[in-house]
Amino acid sequence: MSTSRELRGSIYGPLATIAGLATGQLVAALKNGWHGPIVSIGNRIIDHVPSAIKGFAIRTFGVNDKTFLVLTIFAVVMVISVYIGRKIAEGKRVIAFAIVFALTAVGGLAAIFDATSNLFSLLPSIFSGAATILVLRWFADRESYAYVSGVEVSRRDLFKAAGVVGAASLAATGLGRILHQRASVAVERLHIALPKPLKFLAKAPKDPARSIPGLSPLFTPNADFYRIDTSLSTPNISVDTWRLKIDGMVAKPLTLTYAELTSRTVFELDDTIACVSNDVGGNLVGNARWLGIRLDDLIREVAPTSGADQIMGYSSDGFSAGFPLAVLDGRDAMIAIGMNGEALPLEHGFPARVIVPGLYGYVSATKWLTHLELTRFDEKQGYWIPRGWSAQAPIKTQSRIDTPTDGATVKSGLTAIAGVAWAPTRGILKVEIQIGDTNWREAVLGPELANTTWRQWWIDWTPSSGNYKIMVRATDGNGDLQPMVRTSVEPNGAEGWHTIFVKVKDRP
Ligand SMILES: Nc1nc2c(c(=O)[nH]1)N[C@H]1C(S)=C(S)[C@@H](COP(=O)(O)O)O[C@H]1N2
Ligand SMILES: [Mo]
Repeated sequence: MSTSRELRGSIYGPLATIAGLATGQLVAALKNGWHGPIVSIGNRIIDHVPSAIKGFAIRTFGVNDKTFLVLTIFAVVMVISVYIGRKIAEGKRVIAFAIVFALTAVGGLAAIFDATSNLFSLLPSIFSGAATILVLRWFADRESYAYVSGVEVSRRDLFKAAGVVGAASLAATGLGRILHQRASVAVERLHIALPKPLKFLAKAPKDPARSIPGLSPLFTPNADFYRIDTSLSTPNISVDTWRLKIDGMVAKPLTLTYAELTSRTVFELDDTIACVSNDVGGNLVGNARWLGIRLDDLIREVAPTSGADQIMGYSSDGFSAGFPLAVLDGRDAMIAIGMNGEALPLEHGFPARVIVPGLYGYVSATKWLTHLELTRFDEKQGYWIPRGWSAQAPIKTQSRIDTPTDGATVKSGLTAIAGVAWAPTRGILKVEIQIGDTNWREAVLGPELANTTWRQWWIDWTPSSGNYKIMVRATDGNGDLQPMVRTSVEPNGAEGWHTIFVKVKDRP
């Protein structure tokens, strides 16, 4: 079916403009404080409108006065865009582009005159204008082609074009929203003042890693901390809307806001967390000083009913992890809100997660925690259990050689073999090294923060040139030697002694 030029123009204009605005939204989302052209214009109007009118707007539209303003500006822009589109359909590109340029300039100027802005604040408007013009040009080219070839632009063609531009705009807007939400939660997180514990843990001792290159630091910096989760994009949860619900087999279910949770007594915990998928020698393990609220206190408060034997944590993104109620045996399980002196990083579960010393992450450490449910193991399973992993998963004793690395070539003469070993909550009693088939040598152990944390270890080594096999094994606080036989990570964590091969040369 054929279409009239006016109709086509009236569709081209708004479509191109919406695509432009969506692009502006996306660019604006890249930096906090940047706004698209419409919001920028709205902000300038709010700044300059006489207070009488402002009062009227607030009285009439209530808290929605700003939304109303933005919608009004959008409507005006849409009307202008119909005119622009018609010019395109008439083949008068220059006029159409000039109007877009003028609108872009208004948006850009509005953005620049923001008190906190600089020249870069122009970018969202510039991208809006540029995208609008690109889409208009595409429409204009289709029109000229139709004109020259004498083939009419059918309704189907028009629908298709509208579909493509509409879908692209929607995608850009969606992505922009996610980025914006992320940026605003990131800013919110920076402004969180963490509560103080009654008693701070002792300041960390001098870190041996400072004098042994390649050795893992005593505390893993948040930026280097391993990250494992099932979510495609990190949930961005504002503490304003976050709630923690504790229910299930309890006498007194409880719902807490972030403020209510964090006004409770908090304590610090040095704890090494590990992933069950950490293979022998792997780095899916890290040590942090966590700040949080005692889980046993909270659970006592909701009064579990008899028969409940599992605490299931659920996250905002559909993950779940369950562990025995019986592990609340005084081992300092917590709802963590802080990590190494900062609010939990977004990637590590902001605003709150579970930390249970001694259990692998997949059965305990729910990030972006929103719900705790008292249940029974024979009734509910956490996310990974039906996927073949054990329901019960205490962290196995592991030891790792950090330096030298497997396959490395090192210079002959004095060097160090060093690494970490962990067995939360049993602690590490002894670490031994075997080089080639010489006797096992006991390594020097680094500071012990707690029996929940890893221990650094090292030995001096003065090799002459040659090829060497080096093995490490740890003994936990119960006196149990970690098993020698290599097993796979499935279903409840790898076993085996980390073994590396290095080449020593007089001059590497
Ligand atoms: N919401 C959520 N929490 C989660 C997971 C997840 O996939 N989603 N993975 C768990 C697993 S398997 C591990 S090992 C730890 C890892 O925590 P990290 O990413 O802070 O190191 O988080 C646990 N908590
Ligand atoms: Mo994990």
